[in-house]
Amino acid sequence: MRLGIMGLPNSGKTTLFNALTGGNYATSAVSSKQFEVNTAIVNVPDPRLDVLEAMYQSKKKVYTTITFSDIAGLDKGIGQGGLTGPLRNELASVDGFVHVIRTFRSDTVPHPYVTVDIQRDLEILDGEFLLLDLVTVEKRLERLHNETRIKGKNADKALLDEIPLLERMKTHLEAEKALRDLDLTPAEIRLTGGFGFLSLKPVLIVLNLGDEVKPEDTAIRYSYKNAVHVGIQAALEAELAQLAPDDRTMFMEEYGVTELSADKVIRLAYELLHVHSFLTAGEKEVRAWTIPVGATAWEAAGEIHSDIQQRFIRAEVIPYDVLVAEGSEKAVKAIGKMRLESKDYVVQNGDVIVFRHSG
Ligand SMILES: Nc1nc2c(ncn2[C@@H]2O[C@H](COP(=O)(O)OP(=O)(O)O)[C@@H](O)[C@H]2O)c(=O)[nH]1
Ligand SMILES: [Mg+2]
Repeated sequence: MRLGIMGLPNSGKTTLFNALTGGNYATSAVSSKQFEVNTAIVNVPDPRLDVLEAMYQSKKKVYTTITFSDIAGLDKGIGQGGLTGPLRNELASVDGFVHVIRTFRSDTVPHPYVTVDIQRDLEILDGEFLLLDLVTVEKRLERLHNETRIKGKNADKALLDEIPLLERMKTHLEAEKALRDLDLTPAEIRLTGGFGFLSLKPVLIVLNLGDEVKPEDTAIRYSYKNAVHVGIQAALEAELAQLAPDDRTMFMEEYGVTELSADKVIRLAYELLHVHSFLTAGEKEVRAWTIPVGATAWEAAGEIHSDIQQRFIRAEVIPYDVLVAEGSEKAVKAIGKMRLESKDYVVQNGDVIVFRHSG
């Protein structure tokens, strides 16, 4: 799973990226409009793994990961005529966005539009994304209409099936609404999956708070679905991320920080992207795996290895809470609380699973 951190120049994207990843990338008071990407993979915190590690005396503990990409180069005007090249690919390939909005005031860090205005800034890049999606839709429609004109009755039926959906998207975008508001069916989402529509992706809006937080700094309006917002002191958190764990705890207490932003952002991203984790545990390793909410045991097996999926016999499932309550796998089995599930069992968050397979 990969999240793209985007926002206007000097909103604090790289600062937030450092806070989330413990990185130490150069932040700058000079506004950069150059396309540039920093990428880092971070572990998804999961205290359940510590408990299982102790229970199974495991040799290894493997977290599931999330990738953050800090994408610089977006500003007013990028939607004009569409985007091509690496910036476009980068934006199209992420699973969701973290949209950084600047609320902090500073004499030394210029704001590209001079004043701090969170509503305006949100709408600038939102508007560009709508425009980029509209360009994509229009180009595709033009191609499809050409196909009909040239080939007539021999036109590819599968392609023509796209037309009503694309027309619906076009009307929606022209009304300046994000595609994430359209209630698309899974089939429709599959149909449009290849286009990387930007306004279709879930978005976590991060208000980058300064040291002094005023309520009016965080009053933001957006009406679309699949989005949430959260306030984060990115600069402070980037410093916290550089500290040794003990010092960090001390500072967190001092500043009244109860949850690190990195943890909060990941937690919100999991909810927003509708994913969760199942667990595997043994002497060799304990491990967490990310799957979409609603994924079946068969799909979960495929997350581990295609061989396990192809040779799937059954899943032996113990919910994490049951395992902890009983104290061991053996105890759970003894009272018959281990469940045998088939391919189409819908995996629950925290299921501890052993996949039985042939061969
Ligand atoms: N005063 C203040 N400065 C900040 C804050 N967050 C980021 N900065 C500074 O703003 C400048 C731009 O930040 P950066 O992360 O490079 O922005 P980007 O262009 O969006 O990547 C840097 O000099 C940061 O140190 C903040 O909350 N308060
Ligand atoms: Mg930057």
